[in-house]
Amino acid sequence: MKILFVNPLIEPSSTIIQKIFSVVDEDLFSPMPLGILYLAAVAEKNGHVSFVENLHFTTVKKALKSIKPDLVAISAATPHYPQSEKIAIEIKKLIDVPIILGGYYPTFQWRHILEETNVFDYVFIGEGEKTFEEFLNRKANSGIDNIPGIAYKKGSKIKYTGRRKLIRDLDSLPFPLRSGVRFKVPIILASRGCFKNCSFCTIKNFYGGKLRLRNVDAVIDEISQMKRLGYKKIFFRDDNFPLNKGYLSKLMGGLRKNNLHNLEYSLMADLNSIMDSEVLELLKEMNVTMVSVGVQSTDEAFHNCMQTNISLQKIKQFLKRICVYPFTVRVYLIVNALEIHNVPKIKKDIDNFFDALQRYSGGNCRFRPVPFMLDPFPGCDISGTSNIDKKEDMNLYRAEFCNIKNSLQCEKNIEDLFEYCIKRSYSFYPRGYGVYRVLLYACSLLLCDVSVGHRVQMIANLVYDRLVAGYSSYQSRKRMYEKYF
Ligand code: B12
Ligand code: SF4
Repeated sequence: MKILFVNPLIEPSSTIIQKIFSVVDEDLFSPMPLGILYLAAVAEKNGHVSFVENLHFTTVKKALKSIKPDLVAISAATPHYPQSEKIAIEIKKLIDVPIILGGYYPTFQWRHILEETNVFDYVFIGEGEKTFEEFLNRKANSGIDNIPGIAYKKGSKIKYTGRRKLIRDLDSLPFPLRSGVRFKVPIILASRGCFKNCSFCTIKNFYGGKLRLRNVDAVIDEISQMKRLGYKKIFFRDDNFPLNKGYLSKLMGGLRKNNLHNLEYSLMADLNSIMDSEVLELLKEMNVTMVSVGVQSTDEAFHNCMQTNISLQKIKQFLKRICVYPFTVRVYLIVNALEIHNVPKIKKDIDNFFDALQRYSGGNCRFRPVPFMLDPFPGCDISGTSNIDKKEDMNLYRAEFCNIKNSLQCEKNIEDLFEYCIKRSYSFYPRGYGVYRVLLYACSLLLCDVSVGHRVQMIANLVYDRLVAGYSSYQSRKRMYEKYF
């Protein structure tokens, strides 16, 4: 069977743009989520042929024509869902093949999806490999009711086969099928899940608050395979990379023994784990060049309320310790506040933080602040605070504009504070970074992987918004996403 795996494009993106962007922001661009590549490997292991594509609904026709799939499998985190649905509708118009959907959004919203639309034949819930394997290998005449992890419609009724347990042994999975996809910086996972409980994060409820580690030898084998594919930099995309000293030393030993310690590594980790000096030394030895750390907020009350186990005191200690190491440190911030109406106080907190960041800059370490907005996506503990209940509101979940109206914030203030934070961030990037981003966005509209008609419409719209209607850059980009992506 030929299976087409689809990663829905949710932003003006193209291969050329990814190449340009990767010069400055190379960690940001990995065109294909690892989940799809794991599933593609499972399909191949079971005798099927996998095709993996980044698709926009206007480019579906071309892909179907050349691949002629027997099954289409679409992946969707929350921001991808509107595009996934458009793609599925387009496919159903063109060919009659089953379409399945999996990922974060369907895991938490499967009932809602099946109630709202008929385009998905099966919706997969949670970790996908085992469910998908059983689905592919089911006997021709048998149903799927004994395969946990699937929801579907039978007549007007919605059937749910029950939640599947997490995969006990991650090493039983085949390595992701990377051969057909070229990453600028390829991603790998040494673990799945996280032991922390941050209330704004989906991971706890997706992976049940558990951290599962892979065997170090298997991770080393996978890195060796990636080296053979020609990669020189590896990005660990674990939610909270296991900075457990035993695990790290073993990994370090394996990398040395296999001559892999001369590759460059980057990883994401919790601030609490990365404060330890021994851990920092080990990371340096391992040739880690970039670490991404969730500092999250400059507001103490936010940390307490969201159970981050972080305090302003800890943030200062962290900056002080890490600033002597030769790392690029991506500092993730959530722009928000519980006292959102007190804008001057929030601005003061933000200023204090950026001033501290400035004070600790200038040594070996390069800080790169990355502000986000508070997004109560389905699946996180605070998702109930979101006012989103209608399908049209899904546009509010768009990447970059994920400014979901919720009872914890006031939209206008948040937008202003977000812009303020972005502006303060620029001074930590190479000179001209702001201009570079604007130019990049303009190029991306010209070159993005959507049809030519769409590109013309988008550019005309942008010109109208900015020059005639006088929308701000933020508002006009938001309108663009809502209309075309
Ligand atoms: C790498 C990454 C990125 C990278 C690259 C994204 C990519 N294309 O890979 C970048 C930096 C670009 C990124 C950006 C964003 N990301 Co991100 N990202 C991740 C991260 C850390 C790893 C993704 C991954 O490889 N996972 C590992 C694989 C094995 O898991 P998986 O993809 O979920 O797939 C499994 C299942 O979901 C399921 N499955 C998935 N698809 C399908 C399809 C079918 C048919 C089936 C059967 C099963 C199935 O089976 C798979 C195997 O078990 C995840 C966290 C995480 N642990 O997943 C966050 C995560 C996915 N990102 C998230 C968010 C919010 C974003 C942003 C919106 C942030 C923002 N505000 O801008 C943007 C979106 C922009 C975009 N273009 O996608 C959230 C999504 C939350 C949600 N509820 O939807 C996550 C979960 C982080 C979090 N802590 O909350 N991200
Ligand atoms: S935000 Fe990071 S540390 Fe907190 S639960 Fe999510 S993955 Fe874990």
